[in-house]
Amino acid sequence: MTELAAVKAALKTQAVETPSWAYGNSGTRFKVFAQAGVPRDPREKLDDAAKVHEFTGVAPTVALHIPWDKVDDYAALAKYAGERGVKLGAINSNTFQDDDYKLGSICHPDAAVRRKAVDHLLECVDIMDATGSADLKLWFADGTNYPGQDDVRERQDRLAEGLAEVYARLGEGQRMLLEYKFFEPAFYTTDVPDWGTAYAHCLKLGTKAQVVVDTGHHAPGTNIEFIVATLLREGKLGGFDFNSRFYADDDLMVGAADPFQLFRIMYEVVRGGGFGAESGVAFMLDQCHNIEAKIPAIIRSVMNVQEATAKALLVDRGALAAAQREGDVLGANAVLMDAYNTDVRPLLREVRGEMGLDPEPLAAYARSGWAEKIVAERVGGRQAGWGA
Ligand code: PSV
Ligand code: MN
Ligand code: MN
Repeated sequence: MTELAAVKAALKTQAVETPSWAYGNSGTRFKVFAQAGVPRDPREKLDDAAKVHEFTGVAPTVALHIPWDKVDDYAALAKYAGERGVKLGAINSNTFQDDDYKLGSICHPDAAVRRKAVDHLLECVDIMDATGSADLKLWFADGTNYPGQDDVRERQDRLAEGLAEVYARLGEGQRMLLEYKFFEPAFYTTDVPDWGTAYAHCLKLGTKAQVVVDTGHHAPGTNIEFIVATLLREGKLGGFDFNSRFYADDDLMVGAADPFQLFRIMYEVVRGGGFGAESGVAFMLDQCHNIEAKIPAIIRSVMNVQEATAKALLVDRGALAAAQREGDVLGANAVLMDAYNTDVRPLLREVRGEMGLDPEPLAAYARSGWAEKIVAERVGGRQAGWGA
């Protein structure tokens, strides 16, 4: 195989998971701008996700959020997805929207609230059994707003205890992916604020516990690709929640704010053996499309991940290693920049053609009539979750 053929073959195996909540209405705490034609229930979200996969060819799974995607029969929902050519992916838990969680969930000072939170997580594993999902994705809003509000150290003990109970419930082939976020909604301390805290808990729990890197959850200036390289090296990178941030947890389209950062991350993924199904690294989107059309925005996001991946795969690793060995600082940097500055869109058009797809997913989607159909048929679409 030529090198280019190998790059193309790798790109054809790419899998980007789309989040059910990105298909629904969303907004800021100031206003949710409702869009016509958005899904009214989990099945309609899957219908839309199937369209993203149909036109990109690389978005075969859909993440659910419980209870936003609550249904009576999860096996039937999985079957429904399968009939549309997609599968259910990670199950995202929700321990942040009930009044009980004002002082936290799994770290709450009251054991009864902790019990409620852990029971919800256990229920999510039951759902995974029914859907065939492999990953339980955990993000905790837990934290404190004021110094002295709670015992920060004891909260870590509560966290460890709750996680251990859920970990013990995981079946064969199931994982727990722990997400960190440096602040918000808590403003003084957050119980899982950074990759180090997430890593320490996952390390203690065992091999089925891994860290999720949400690209929007870092302080400005954080070198995310270094975190990625480190976690991969330790066998603890479970996956990504991709999105873009300009300021805080903006949840904008991945690759929109800083495509160069996305390339640097994808380069470390490729370099560290994190690309490909056997690596176990899940590539998920975690975005909200507050003012832009949702399905095209998700297609665009998938394409942005593809473009960054293609550039990362094109890095001349041999030339880079040689320049690094020789201490050729500018030469090594030039190798990386050459790959980044390559226009990979013609290559991706070819890849899509070879996959039997239209080379231009956005134009093909626009021509398909799906957007008009859902506007006509779906009246009273739902909000993604927050407050739904
Ligand atoms: C909240 O910050 C958040 O955006 C986390 O990133 C989760 O992954 C997501 O919500 C869904 O719960
Ligand atoms: Mn996330
Ligand atoms: Mn987030």
